[in-house]
Amino acid sequence: MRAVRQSPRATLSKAKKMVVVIPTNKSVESFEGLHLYHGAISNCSMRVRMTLIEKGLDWTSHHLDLKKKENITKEYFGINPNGLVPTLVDNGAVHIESNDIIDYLDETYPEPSLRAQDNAAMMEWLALAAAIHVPAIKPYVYANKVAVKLKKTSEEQSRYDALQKNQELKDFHDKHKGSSTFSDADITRAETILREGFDKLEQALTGQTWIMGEQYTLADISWIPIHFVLVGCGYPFDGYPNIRRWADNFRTKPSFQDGVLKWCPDFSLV
Ligand SMILES: N[C@@H](CCC(=O)N[C@@H](CS)C(=O)NCC(=O)O)C(=O)O
Repeated sequence: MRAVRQSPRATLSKAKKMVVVIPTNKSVESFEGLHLYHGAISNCSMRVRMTLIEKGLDWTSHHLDLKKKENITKEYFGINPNGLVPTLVDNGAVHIESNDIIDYLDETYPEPSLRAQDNAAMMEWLALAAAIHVPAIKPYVYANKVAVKLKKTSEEQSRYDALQKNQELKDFHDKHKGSSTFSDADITRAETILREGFDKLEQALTGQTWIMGEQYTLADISWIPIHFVLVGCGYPFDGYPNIRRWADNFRTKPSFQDGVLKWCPDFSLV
C-alpha cells in the first residue's frame, strides 16, 4: 500500500482511498481487534455501527458523549486529529472518515458482502454523503436541533480552539459560537443541497427496494443515518414516497435497531 504524507499526523493511502492516521496518542496502537470511538447521536457513527453489526463483527465500544464534549480532549485529538467521531482502530491501525471506514470494513471483512456489483456507482453515493456533510447536514442539524444542546462553555471553547487545527471545522463551529447563529444564506445553501440529494435518492429508489437495486449495500448504510437525523430535525419527506417506503424497509433491519435506535431511540429528543 502506498502511503502519501498528508499532515504530520495523517496519511492518506490514495490507492485504497482510506484515511489512516498515525496517532500521537500511542495508547491505541497496542489495541487488539476492532475498537470504535463513536457517539450515540452521531449520524457518522451510526453508519459504522450498522456496518459492524451487518458483518457480525465483534467490536469494543469507546463511547464519547458529544453533549458532554468528551471528544474535546488532548487524548482524543491525539487519536482523531479533527476531534470527530467515529474513529475505528483495527489492530492498532487508526481509521477516520465514516464513509471510508465502511468501505474499508467491507473490503477487509468481505462476508457478508455489502458491495454492489456496480461498485463505482455505489461509491458515488458514499462520496456524495461525505461531500454534503459539512455544507448541508451539519448546518441543518445544528441550526434546527443540536446547536443549543452542544453549546460550549467558555472553558470548553478555549480547549477546542487550542486543539482544533482544521480550519473548515473551526469556521463551521464559529458560526454557532456564543450568541452567533447560522445565516439565512447558510441555511438556504444547506436546504438546496439536501433537496438535490434527496431528489436524487427518490429517483434512484424508483421501482426498487434499495439504492443499488434489490441488494442492500453500503450506499443504503451511508444514507440511512442522514435520513434518520433529518427526520428528527423535522425535514419534510412528505413529497418523497420512494424514500418513505425505503425507510419502512430499513426500520425492520436488526442493524438499524441495534446500530441506530439502541443508541438514539429518537433524534427529535436529542
Ligand atoms: N467526515 C467525518 C465527519 C465526522 C463528524 O462530523 N462527526 C460528528 C458527529 S456526526 C462529530 O464528531 N461532531 C463533533 C464536532 O463537530 O466537534 C466522517 O464522516 O467521519
